[in-house]
Amino acid sequence: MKKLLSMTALLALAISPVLAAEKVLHVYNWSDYIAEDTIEKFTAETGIEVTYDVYDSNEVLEAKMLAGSSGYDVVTPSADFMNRQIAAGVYVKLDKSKLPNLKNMDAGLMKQAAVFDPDNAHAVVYMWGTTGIGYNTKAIAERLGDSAPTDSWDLVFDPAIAAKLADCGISFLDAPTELLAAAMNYVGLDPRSTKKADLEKGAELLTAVRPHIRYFHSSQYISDLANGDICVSVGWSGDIFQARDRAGEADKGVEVSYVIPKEGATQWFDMLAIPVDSKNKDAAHAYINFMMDAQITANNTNYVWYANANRASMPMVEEEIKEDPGIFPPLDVQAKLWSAQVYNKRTDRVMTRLWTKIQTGK
Ligand code: N2P
Repeated sequence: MKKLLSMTALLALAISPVLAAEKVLHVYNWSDYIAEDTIEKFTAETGIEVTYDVYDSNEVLEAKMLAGSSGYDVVTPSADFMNRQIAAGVYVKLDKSKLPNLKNMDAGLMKQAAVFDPDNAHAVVYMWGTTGIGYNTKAIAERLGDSAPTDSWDLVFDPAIAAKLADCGISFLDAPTELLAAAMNYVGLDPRSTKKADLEKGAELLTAVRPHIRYFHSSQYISDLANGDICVSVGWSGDIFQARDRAGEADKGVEVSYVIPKEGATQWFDMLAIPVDSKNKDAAHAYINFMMDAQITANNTNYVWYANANRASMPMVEEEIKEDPGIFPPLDVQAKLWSAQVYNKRTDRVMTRLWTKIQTGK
């Protein structure tokens, strides 16, 4: 039967350019965020071809979404950003009758995501994680000795300590909302504050450590950490684990660790959603449903080292991942996480202005 279907699909492709165009699904996802063979498997199962593009910033995705006619059928915004994008009318309501695999999802985690999207009407959780610190254990020990505060934001936010690590390289995510939240929390303010004065205090701290930061980038750090080209990154949980994995494979004696600092960290959810301008909404639903397959989700988590919200996948998730407190944090650590804040236009403008100043070091 499968053979027959794919023959029909092939014929359709050959005779009808319109049909052929409809058969291609345009997916826009974060970089380093899917197992190597997932897309191949999707095409084999559904006959739907995929063009797959990547980004490493919510701001970049948002600019495309708000401009309209993005050309994408499925995208993966973080829930906090998605909240205001939904308000702007950017995403369609999901047709849940086309998503039988919703039954696999963890009700508690979907409820957490529903804070940003009531009733999970527009999106399902793809992966979730934290924004913490990745570090090269040996490089840090060499520079700071046994007293290295590797369990704390001190490592990157205390200017005296950051100064000692500048030579081996510190990188920050180019993610203003996440860095400012961590900085505000560090100086004793509410990490979810939207007050201008608080954001400015966070920015002051980041400006103070700016001379010791080598770069701001949200994907380059994976290979740089793995190769020993930098030694500390404020980064996303799974990305740091991927760096650890790559370092192990390269076998250059680099050892990478990830920590959710004891002061706490941002917890975020990345969501699968369908832009209103999608020309292929049926295929988009098929894709989202496929991404909620228990085995497919487990394969993805086992490859990207991010936690998922798919309960049925858990028996297939590797023990090493399930048991890592940096990936699936235990309750006492969870209690210290804060959920990402949704910023309105006004606060967003304040942040953008502060962020430019921080990056240029002025
Ligand atoms: C994958 C990064 C996804 C996490 N490289 C950002 N929310």
